[in-house]
Amino acid sequence: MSAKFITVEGIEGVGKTTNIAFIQRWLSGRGIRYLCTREPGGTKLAEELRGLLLKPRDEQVDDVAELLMIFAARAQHLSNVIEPALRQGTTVICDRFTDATYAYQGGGRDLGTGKVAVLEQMVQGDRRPDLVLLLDLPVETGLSRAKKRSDPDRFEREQLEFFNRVRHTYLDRAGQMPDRYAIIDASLPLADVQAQLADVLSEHFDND
Ligand code: Z5A
Repeated sequence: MSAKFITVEGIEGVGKTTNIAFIQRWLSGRGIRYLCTREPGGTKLAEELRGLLLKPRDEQVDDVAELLMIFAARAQHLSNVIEPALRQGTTVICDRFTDATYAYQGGGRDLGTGKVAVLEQMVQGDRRPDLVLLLDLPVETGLSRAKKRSDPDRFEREQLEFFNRVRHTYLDRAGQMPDRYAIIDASLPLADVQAQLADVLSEHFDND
C-alpha cells in the first residue's frame, strides 16, 4: 500500500483535533504507519512562524505578508517533514494545508486564488493531498464550540462574515475537486461524524 498524504480541513471549532485522534486510532488499528503534523507548523522554524501568525497585535498585518509567512512555514515543513516521510512510505496526516490558504487567505481575506496558486506551485511543485477531509458545519455552530476556549488568536478574532467566506471557499473547492475531497457533516454527534470518517478511510485504504 502506498503512503498517502491526507489533510484535515474546516472552519474554526469544526472538530479537527478531536477527529484527528480518531483517524490515528483507525490507522493504528490497521497497522498503517503514519505521521501526524500540522500547519502552520510542524518544524521548529515553522512553529515559530505559526506563533508570529497567530499572535494578536496592534499593527495591521498586510494580507500578502500573512500569505508569504504561511508559505514560508509550508516550504520548511514540506522539505523537512512531509516529503521525507512520504518517501519512506509513511502516511502523513496534516491538520490543515494549502486548502486552508485558499479558504482563509483567498476567501476570508479576499485575496482570490491567483496569488495562492502561484505560491502553491512554487513551494509544492506537483505535491497535493491525496485526500482532503473537509469537516463542514454552519459557522455559528463552529464558533460556539470554539468559544469555550480562552484567549482567541488573531484569526479567532475575525467576524462571522469572514468565516462564512472561508466556509464557502472550502465548499466551492470541494465541489470542483470531488475526487480529492470528502465532505463530512461535522454538525452531527461525534459518533456519526466518526462513522462517516471511517467509511471514507475504508474506501481509500481498503481498496488500495
Ligand atoms: N490558517 C490560515 O489562515 N491559513 C493557512 O493556510 C493555515 C492556517 C494552514 C490556526 O489553525 C489558524 O491558522 C486557523 C486558520 C489559520 N485559525 N482559525 N480559525 P488551527 O487549525 O490550529 O486552529 P483552529 O481552527 O482554531 O482549530 P482548533 O482550535 O484545533 O479547533 P478544532 O480542532 O477544529 O476543534 P476541536 O478542538 O476538535 O473541537 C472544538 C470543540 O468542539 C471541543 O470542545 C470538542 O470537544 C467539540 N466537538 C468536536 N466535535 C464535536 C461534535 N461532533 N459534537 C459536539 N461537540 C464537538
